[in-house]
Amino acid sequence: MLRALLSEAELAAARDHADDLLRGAGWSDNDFDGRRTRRVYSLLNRVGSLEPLLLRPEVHHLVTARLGEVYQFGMLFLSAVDPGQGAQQPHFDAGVYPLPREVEAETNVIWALDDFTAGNGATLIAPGSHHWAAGRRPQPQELVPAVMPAGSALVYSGRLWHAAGHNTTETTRRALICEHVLPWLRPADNHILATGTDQLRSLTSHLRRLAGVALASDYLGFVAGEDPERWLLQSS
Ligand SMILES: O=C(O)CCC(=O)C(=O)O
Repeated sequence: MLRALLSEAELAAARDHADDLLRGAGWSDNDFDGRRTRRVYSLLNRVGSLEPLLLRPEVHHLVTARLGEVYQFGMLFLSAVDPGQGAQQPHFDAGVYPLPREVEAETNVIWALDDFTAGNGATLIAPGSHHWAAGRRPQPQELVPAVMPAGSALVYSGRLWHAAGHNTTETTRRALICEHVLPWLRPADNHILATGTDQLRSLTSHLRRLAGVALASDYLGFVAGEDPERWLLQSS
């Protein structure tokens, strides 16, 4: 956990922008996302003041150490857990990929935009569970709340069992959740389609690479035989 990483100004700007985006979002229509939870996916075409969180060097240092130099965003979303939302079903994010448990396919981060407390739905984590064998699931007593002040980042393996907690308070718990996945996997969210080529050109090259506009290797991820970054900038 990287505690209180954001400055007051960065946190305030991130919260304001998050609120602008969340204002238009209704509660999710399924139990997993949460029927008292508002989510905004596919953020890259309206990233605004959340951009510094997506590019934070301390986070990327940890991600690079696990995934290597080239990786891409998986899911990228705001989650507002409103009062009364029950705890989410425990899961591990890399469970979407049919890979052996030993493979570190994702390294993810949950940014706390509010203080995460045991009462307001702080993410519940099963410490050490990223080393568990396939098939083992956490017992309720193995899940502990990741209590942290607003502006902190919980960086965790995609193999870690976790869940959003139960919000028993009167206030919303906001988070920005960014998954980072190996470059040869299909990302959960199709950022290239959601962002569109015009908007991709206006992003920084770092964000573009994280959106998936990068060769994973010489023969993986090209466009018309060309490096996608070069192709994108030449085709404007
Ligand atoms: O909001 C949280 O604390 C975690 C949400 C989560 O893990 C998910 O939806 O995949």
